[in-house]
Amino acid sequence: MKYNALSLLKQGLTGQQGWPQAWRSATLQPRYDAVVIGGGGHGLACAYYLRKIHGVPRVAVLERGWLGGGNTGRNTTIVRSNYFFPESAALYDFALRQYEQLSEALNYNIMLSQRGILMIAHSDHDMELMARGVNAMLLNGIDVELLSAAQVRAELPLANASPTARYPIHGGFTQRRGGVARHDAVAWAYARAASALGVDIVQNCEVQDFIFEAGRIVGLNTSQGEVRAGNFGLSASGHNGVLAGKAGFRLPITSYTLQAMVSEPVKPILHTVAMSTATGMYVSQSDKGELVFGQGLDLYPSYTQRGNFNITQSVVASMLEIFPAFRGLKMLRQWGGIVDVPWDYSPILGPSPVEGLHLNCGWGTGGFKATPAGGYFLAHSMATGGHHDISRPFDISRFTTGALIDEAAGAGIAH
Ligand code: FAD
Ligand code: PYC
Repeated sequence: MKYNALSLLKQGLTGQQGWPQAWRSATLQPRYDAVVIGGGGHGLACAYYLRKIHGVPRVAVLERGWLGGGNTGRNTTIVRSNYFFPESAALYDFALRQYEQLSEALNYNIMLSQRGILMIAHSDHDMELMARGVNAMLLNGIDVELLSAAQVRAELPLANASPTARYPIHGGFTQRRGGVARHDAVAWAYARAASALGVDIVQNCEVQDFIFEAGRIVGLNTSQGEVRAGNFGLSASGHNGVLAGKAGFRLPITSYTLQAMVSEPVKPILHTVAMSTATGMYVSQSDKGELVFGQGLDLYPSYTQRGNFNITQSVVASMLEIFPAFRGLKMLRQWGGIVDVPWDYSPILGPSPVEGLHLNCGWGTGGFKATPAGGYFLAHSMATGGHHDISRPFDISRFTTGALIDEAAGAGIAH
């Protein structure tokens, strides 16, 4: 359907009666070729790529709540690919390159804003580590630049530049292709595109158990009945560990709550995403003008989506140490999401130890930026039974071979 200004106004004034649904709400069918568990950005992207690239005929996404109601709708929307190890750089930059053409590919404005991300160094020690990191990232082909203290001060005029500040500014580095994208739009864009290709998106459908035959997963028991399929993809973020347990194996991950918060909206005052290494605090300004900020994990394994007040206090305190000018702002909202953090802080991708089930797990605190990649590589694994070259190092076997990819620092926030 085509709209012009007048027809849009008419829709707005008439309760949007003629507004077409972005995606079809499907009823669960008894059998599919492929079923994806979890209707976040990753699960929806996987379903889209299963149809679009691999031509898998009958695909369903099962979501226990509403689409994007998990971490996809709870994150702080930062995208970047400034990771340390070559394997991670390849993975996250693949995602960033997909993001750069996603609005066009899906014909949906995901509001990608490449305003840059800027990591602040608060000591000479931070600066030395950043210089090493930047050199490694440049070797990996990532567009990062080391910045002097004066350059950081020019980019962040509201940051406390006093040499006696608790967190003084010694310099930093930036990735100019980093920035933010609208999180809901990413989920909705993939949902609409997947639905248009015939994918069944089934909401309010909780996966409760797995059905095995001859050692292979052949079906699921769900809150809407039984469903069978040739292949299954696990993409349930904070609940991946619980579901893996039901499938009979243990994932090397721990689920924690990660909080974030927003202030009331103000005029444009922050034109890049600022991240502080020493405190883990990060802040950006949304297109509506709110300051969106957060810090580290609530380090108590948990399945609550709230977070604890002491962490909330510490996030606010860190932000005000670095940006004292924000002290007069009112807080609008605070929330939490359940993140699945692997023991080396890198995702776990590809075939699982159980036949018929494929993994897209362990994105922890940093998987929004990887949404197109998580979906793409899960679809690859489900359709071909094996790895893409980029996802291979992230196989679960690394926890037995010892070839870990420790990106604790690359996660960008405190762990
Ligand atoms: P989700 O969006 O959580 O989707 C998984 C879905 O599975 C959920 O909708 C859930 O309801 C569903 N599900 C669970 N159990 C079942 C079941 N039994 N049956 C059916 N469905 C089920 N990442 C970044 O890159 N940048 C950031 O700035 C950033 N900030 C963050 C800030 C916060 C506060 C949080 C919590 C996370 C942040 N992240 C960030 C991490 C990022 O949000 C996640 O890694 C990413 O969104 C995961 O996407 P997903 O599609 O895998 O998971
Ligand atoms: O991965 O960039 C990130 C991030 C920022 C805040 C939470 N995760």
